[in-house]
Amino acid sequence: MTSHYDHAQVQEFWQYVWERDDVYALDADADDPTYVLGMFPYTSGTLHMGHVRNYAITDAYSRYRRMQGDDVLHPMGWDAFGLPAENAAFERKTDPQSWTEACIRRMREELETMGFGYDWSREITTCEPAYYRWNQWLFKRLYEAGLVEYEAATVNWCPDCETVLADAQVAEREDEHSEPSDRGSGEAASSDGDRVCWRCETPVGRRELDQWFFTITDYAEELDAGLDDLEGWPEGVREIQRNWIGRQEGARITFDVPEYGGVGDGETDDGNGSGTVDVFSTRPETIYGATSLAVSPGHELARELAEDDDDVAAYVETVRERDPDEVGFSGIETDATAIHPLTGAELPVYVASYVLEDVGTGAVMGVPGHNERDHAFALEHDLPIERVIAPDDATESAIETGAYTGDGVLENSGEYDGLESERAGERLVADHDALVEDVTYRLRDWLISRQRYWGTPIPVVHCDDCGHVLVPDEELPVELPEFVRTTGNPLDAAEEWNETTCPDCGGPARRETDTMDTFVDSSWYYLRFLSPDLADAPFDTDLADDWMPVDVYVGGDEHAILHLLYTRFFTKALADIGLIEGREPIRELKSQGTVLYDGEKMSSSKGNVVVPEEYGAETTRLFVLSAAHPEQDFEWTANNVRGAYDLQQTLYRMATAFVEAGDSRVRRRDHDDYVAREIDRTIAVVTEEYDRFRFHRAATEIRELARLLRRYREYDRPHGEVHRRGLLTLAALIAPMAPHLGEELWNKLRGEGLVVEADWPEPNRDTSAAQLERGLVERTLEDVRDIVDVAAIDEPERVELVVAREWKYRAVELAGRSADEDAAGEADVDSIADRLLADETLEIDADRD
Ligand code: ANZ
Ligand code: ZN
Repeated sequence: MTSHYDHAQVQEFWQYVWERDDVYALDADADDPTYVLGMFPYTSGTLHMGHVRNYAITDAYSRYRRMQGDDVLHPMGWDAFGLPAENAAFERKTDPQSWTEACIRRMREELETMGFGYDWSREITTCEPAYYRWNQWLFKRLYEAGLVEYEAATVNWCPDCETVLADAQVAEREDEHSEPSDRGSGEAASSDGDRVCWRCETPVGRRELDQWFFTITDYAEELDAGLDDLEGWPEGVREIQRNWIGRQEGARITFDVPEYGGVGDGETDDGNGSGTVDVFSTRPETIYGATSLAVSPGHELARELAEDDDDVAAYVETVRERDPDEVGFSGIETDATAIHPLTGAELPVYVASYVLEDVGTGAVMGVPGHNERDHAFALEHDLPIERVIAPDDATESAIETGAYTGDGVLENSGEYDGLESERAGERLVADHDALVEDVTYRLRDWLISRQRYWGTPIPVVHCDDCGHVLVPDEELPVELPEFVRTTGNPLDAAEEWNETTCPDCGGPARRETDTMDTFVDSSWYYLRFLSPDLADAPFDTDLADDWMPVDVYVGGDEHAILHLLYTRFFTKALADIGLIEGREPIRELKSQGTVLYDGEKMSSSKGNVVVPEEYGAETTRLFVLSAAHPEQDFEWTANNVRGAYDLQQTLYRMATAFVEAGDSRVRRRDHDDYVAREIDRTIAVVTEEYDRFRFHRAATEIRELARLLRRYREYDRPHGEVHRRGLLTLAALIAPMAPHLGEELWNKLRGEGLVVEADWPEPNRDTSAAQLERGLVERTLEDVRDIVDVAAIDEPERVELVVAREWKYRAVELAGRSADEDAAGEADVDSIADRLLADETLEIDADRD
């Protein structure tokens, strides 16, 4: 039957034509293409609904921009390194390379089946030496710029994956997206027991290892301040980054510790080894309530004291091996004393596990009256608890049972008594040299070392004489050796690969066996897409200056901190190295909501994935785009999917019927004008909706125009040109979301050309008039009632029958909409609807509900 839309056949045909005509390749001399990017997929082996939604969004938007006349860069690639491939290889007796290649083949086929319009000539794969050599090259440039450190560190260790995890890869069991868990805030510290590996959910342990770091903390200030200007980013994502960076204002306070004798190398800026210990406090106004000083087990003072004191040494030893959660508020009093900078009082000095080595200065003044953790510690160790801030509202605060952490008026604070706390803090800092205004960040350096095979080898060799030496540029890439199956790090087992010579002295040396965190790969891949085949640099600097930043980036909000913070850091670092001009990589960010199925996230691990093939690519695309705003979650329901399918059939039948009926030239001016106006109005509105990524609303408008055109054909003898223009408009407007259908309609109606290359339709008349029309329709419930009444009076005279029907139809719908906001109006709506339904001449579309 000719009027049946055979989606499978249509899909295949147009995909063939697009490929044949290479329609998605970016024009080589494009000045400043619109860069539309979806977060490239991890090569897990299959596309899930989240991917489909993600890429349907970027695809619809890039098609829309293309029809608007832009050059569009819409590339795709593979985030191909990482532990799962290694695990899969281990389980399946294959190697990560073959496994990953198989995954890519399959996923690429799935993407092609969906009809996504990528410039495949720019495909990149991060596990290929041609890509990862640039990770190594960039590592070296960062190293030269002083942004790489090699340090012993206590690290998060996943015993199952046998690898180190960055802080951001440690998840909380209940809430994966919560704030950092080990940043020195009391509430978080107590939930440390739920720290699990983000990949395999095994509880995370601790280890001490020499590790490679990128010093992202050098950019803490800029990363934080820059968030304010990222107006194209969702506020939610910016807030998550803000919290993660954790900017804290306060004061650095210097305590004399006469026993502390100068082992420091003078390089540290925390006063170590000079007879003083600096602490960082967000509440300098509580200084008169300090009853102890505590340093972390990793603090220089702790190390020094441990040399002469076996008990301290033993304590430091145990806590460093254990999870901070286990050791709670343990601590050990030392022989040292600290002198209170204002009162001169001698305070006991502790080494305590709750003081974190890499937060602030790694030392605190204990103010148990006003800080929860200090309070818990004081109870455990019998330290005096003093109240130095009285609550404003004069409520009794029982300082013995809990800290008072609010603001108030100072007491027991010498000359500062009676001052309001915030003001007192400022005064104290101004009055005393020992207190200096300071800012700290919770952000930690980015630990990039992984003790795994399937990643970029870190381009370093270790030489007994020269220490660690960078592999010269000419010797890059350091390629991975063949995969060996072993429980530890396969690179340690690759003896031949491992043994090398030192680039400096020519003596025997061993290769670094750590590989890079895969987030390094994704921190700059958007730059590689600009010049994917470039052989002598990671990317073309001139192109980067012209084409960056990415105009629209779409992906899941689980990447709010890891990936999206690292890309920002990389861009800034590359700018400082002189490789690019811009300092932010992404202008507009869209974080897409979740696809739910029976209220749960649709995912392969939950076994509720709906495979796109089941309904055909077009239905799936149309459904995921029309179901909800991109940033909202939505439920996958068979009913709604059916609606997307039916819309295609309807449009196809309409075009077929039009072509078969031939051209009728009967003029009915009023009706024709009305329909022409509606076409204009729809174009204006849909354009606006596409601009704002509101595909779901665009789809609704398209449906409405389709309905009107159907009525136009069924009840009138439509004017051929108006009718044809209406149908062509539908084809063009729906093409970004349903490109196969768009082509099919376009081809049927015009017989030539591709809609993908067509111009975006323009209203024939001034759109402000069209907008006016729209304004008229979108009135309040009161107005709607008037409109219906007028229509009813006019009807017997058969004036503008189509118009009257349309008004009524809109009135009912609009009334329904307003009723949502105004429940009181519901009865009115019902009565209007009843009257309209009773009118036998009124057509109610089958697909309206
Ligand atoms: C004294 C003080 C008095 C503090 C007071 C707070 C309240 P939060 O609490 O999350 O805002 N701190 C500083 N360095 C630390 C470290 N290395 N390990 C553990 N805790 C550390 O974080 C700020 C507070 O955390 C700082 O302010 C400090 O305690 C503590 F009534 O100093 B406060
Ligand atoms: Zn050497």
